[in-house]
Amino acid sequence: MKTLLEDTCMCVVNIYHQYCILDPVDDYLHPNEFNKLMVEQAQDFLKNTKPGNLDQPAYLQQLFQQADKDKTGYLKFTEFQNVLTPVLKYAHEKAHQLH
Ligand SMILES: [Ca+2]
Repeated sequence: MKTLLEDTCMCVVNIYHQYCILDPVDDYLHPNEFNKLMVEQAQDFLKNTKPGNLDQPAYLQQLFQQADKDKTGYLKFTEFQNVLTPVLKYAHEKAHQLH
């Protein structure tokens, strides 16, 4: 039997793949797929961490560009991890009722 952490990691990988195969079908997150993933799967994070001077599309673009370290215009899984870090940080803060 897998541990909860192992199952959770696989869940994250599965969500990543679920959006990678939307358009085009590959193993990367393109901006349209990234935006859909974040809006559908991390709305609470987006809503509560968005800087006041940005609207949601601009914030999504900023998150994408910061994660796309090699500036290819799409995110490989290791780049998607750059987005998961603040999402996890937010979840930790929320667990402590800071949000
Ligand atoms: Ca990239």
